[in-house]
Amino acid sequence: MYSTGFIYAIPEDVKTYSVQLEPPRVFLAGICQSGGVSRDEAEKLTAELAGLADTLNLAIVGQETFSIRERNPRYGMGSGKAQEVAEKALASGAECIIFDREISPSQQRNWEELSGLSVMDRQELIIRIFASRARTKEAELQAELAELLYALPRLSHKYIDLSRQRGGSYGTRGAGETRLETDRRQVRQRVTFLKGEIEAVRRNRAIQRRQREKQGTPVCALVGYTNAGKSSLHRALTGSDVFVEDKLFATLDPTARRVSRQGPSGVRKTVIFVDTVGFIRRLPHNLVDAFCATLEEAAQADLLIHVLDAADPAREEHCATVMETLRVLGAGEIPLIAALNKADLLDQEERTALQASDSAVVSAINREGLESLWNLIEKTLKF
Ligand SMILES: Nc1nc2c(ncn2[C@@H]2O[C@H](COP(=O)(O)OP(=O)(O)OP(=O)(O)O)[C@@H](O)[C@H]2O)c(=O)[nH]1
Ligand SMILES: [Mg+2]
Repeated sequence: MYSTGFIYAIPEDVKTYSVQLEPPRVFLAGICQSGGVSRDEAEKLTAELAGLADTLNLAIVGQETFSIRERNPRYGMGSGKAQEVAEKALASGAECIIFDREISPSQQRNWEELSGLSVMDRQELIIRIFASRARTKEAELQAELAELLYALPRLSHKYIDLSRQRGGSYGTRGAGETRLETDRRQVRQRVTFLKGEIEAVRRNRAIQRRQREKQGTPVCALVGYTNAGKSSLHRALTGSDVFVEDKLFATLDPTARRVSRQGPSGVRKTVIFVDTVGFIRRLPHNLVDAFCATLEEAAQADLLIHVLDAADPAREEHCATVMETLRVLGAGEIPLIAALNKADLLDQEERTALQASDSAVVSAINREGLESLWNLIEKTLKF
């Protein structure tokens, strides 16, 4: 079955009915392997996967990090281990297994055959979150493109409607080669259409950027891991009313706000603060490709403010992911300062340990440390 995002024409042999259903029951499977991710690291990733599932309000009925020895191409692990994972998932009463690692289209089919359940990976989950969170036309176009690019090699995968707790329509579909072929053509046409629309968005953004450049106003992009507090800090710095939520990927659109401030020298300085979409470990390539129009905003900034959740035990890993993603986006050379946010959750000793010349310790919620952040921005931009 397709997620609501990719139904274009429902064939006649498909029954569609609307019902109020319970949230889908999912089993989360983390993987660790000697020579690969350590057990500790794999458990952190599984916990993060639970956070992603929670963002979609899924019912997590089981969760386990499995140690595997071999990587057999059929399941990405030995068939005995695969059997064990499938049995545990079935025993938990799950309807869907979500793997923390990427699974290929053919592995996905093999897993679905083995377990009889819908099977997906972290990538698909993140893509679904983006699709469910997209509110503006631009974000919707990009999220739909990411969904389709992901779905194209996987049209026979058992899609499960993750949005059904909202009472969406729920359909079953007939399989068969002809259907798949038609779908593939329709999906490709739609992909071409979406790419064209996104290209128009990109052009439009480029024009806006050039206008800003002409005015000479420097642009500071707030970048960072999802849930670090970028939108909260954007709000604290600009007094704007951007959307803040304790869920992953609350922001999918770059929101730009101009702010003027009288500096210590008495001269009024103006900058534009741009809030951006958060990064995450193993961000699906399809999302990076599809969200290029949005992510470009960071790549074109004069200054990057890397917002970190200073109280998060996984801060170092998150920091490394953000730096790597920035490099991939071609933003590795832009001047960067750090805003160590959520300082209100730290004690004095921890705060002192964080002090560094290229960072400011702040609390977006208590509006603490904003002055030192401003001074750091002025110093770095030298304007
Ligand atoms: N204690 C504390 N919580 C904060 C602070 N700043 C943000 N938060 C909380 O952290 C959560 C995430 O904040 P957002 O501002 O939405 O984070 P974001 O980085 O924009 O997240 P995405 O848009 O999902 O990438 C919210 O629950 C905020 O209330 C802070 O300074 N202190
Ligand atoms: Mg945000």
